[in-house]
Amino acid sequence: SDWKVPDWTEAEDFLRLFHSEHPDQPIPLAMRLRQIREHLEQTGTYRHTRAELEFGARVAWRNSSRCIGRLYWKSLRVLDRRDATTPDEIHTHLLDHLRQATNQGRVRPMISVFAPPTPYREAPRVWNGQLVKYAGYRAADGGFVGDQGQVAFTDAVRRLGWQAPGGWFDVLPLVIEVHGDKPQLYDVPRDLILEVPLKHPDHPRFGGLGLRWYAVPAISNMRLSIGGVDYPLAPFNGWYMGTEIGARNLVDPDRYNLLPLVAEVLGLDTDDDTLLWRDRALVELNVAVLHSFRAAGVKITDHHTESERFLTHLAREEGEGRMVPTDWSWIVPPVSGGLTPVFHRYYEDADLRPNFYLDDEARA
Ligand code: HEM
Ligand code: NRG
Repeated sequence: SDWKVPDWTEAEDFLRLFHSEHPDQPIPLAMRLRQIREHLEQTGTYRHTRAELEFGARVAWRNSSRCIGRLYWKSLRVLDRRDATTPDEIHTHLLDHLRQATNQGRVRPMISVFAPPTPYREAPRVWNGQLVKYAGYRAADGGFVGDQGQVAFTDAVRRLGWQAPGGWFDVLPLVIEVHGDKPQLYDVPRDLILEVPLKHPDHPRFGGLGLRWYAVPAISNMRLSIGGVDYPLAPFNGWYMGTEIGARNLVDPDRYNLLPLVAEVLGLDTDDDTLLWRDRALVELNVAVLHSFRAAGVKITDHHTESERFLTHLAREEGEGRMVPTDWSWIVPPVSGGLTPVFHRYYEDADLRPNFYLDDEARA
């Protein structure tokens, strides 16, 4: 079972934070705290009001020390899906999240919060790391087809009966599991998934590679922790920063590993590392990602703009008297680090709640 009694101190800290940042509440703090304590004693848990849930999710984003995109934390849209119980209902809500978040390319930061566990029922879960990801396969020649990072997950959904197309960009099905029942597979309708074909403004041959990426990164395997209550299923999304696709997903040796191919269409000599062919191919690939998303009318940002915004966020938050927990190694972009202002300083980091957690990581 995934249930634990919400920690009273965490509940109290959260409610105090909520009321200090939003003083005009219909229920006064002291009364709400008494109510929560009674619920904890009588039922072993308590239920957040909608306003608490919305604030909690926004602050969880604000406290995510690895996220460079936090400037807009106050405008996160929060969908309260705590009443959904069946896989079919959850599936419908996940598709609705994708539809609203995609918004025809004008991507909106959103989160859908599903039920927390109770003493009697485990929380629903989605096995997927993101609502949209591409499958990966081990090829007969020992190489890989598709996203090498998804080979294990792809094998798992094949064992559940998924008919794998075996292509380079096959969108994986959703795997939804509710309290110990057999996990259910759902295909995501093609017309719900906005994708961008990648082309390069100056190199026509680049388009011939047939590369593409999806519009909305929607992380679905992080646990949202608010006031001692865990929400294991709370998928969230913003928009992409170009480097996530152009410097990591398509480039890492254990993902698509495409630099040699890109270098070839650019006509670069790949025999000598000191000619910096990888670096040159990397920059052109990132140019192609930003160019293609813009041409398709899909919201994306570059690492220069997003770094500037992050420092604006930092100054604004510090002006409000709040520290901004920040992990340098995640905030500095994976290309041209030293060209961005976020590189040239250090930050304080801290594990503030509410927050998002990956359960493989030890920090409870
Ligand atoms: C991580 C950008 C919205 C929560 C990241 C990373 C980037 C990023 C570049 C590092 C990812 C990596 O290296 O794999 C953005 C941008 C957004 C945005 C441009 C546009 C609005 C959001 C939202 C949330 C969020 C809406 C939650 C409500 C997080 C978290 C991480 C993260 C928890 C760490 C993920 C991990 O540990 O694997 N973000 N983000 N971000 N972001 Fe954001
Ligand atoms: N690097 C991952 C996504 C991680 C989160 N990035 C965001 N989050 N932009 C990838 O798929 O490349 N977000 O909520 O917008």
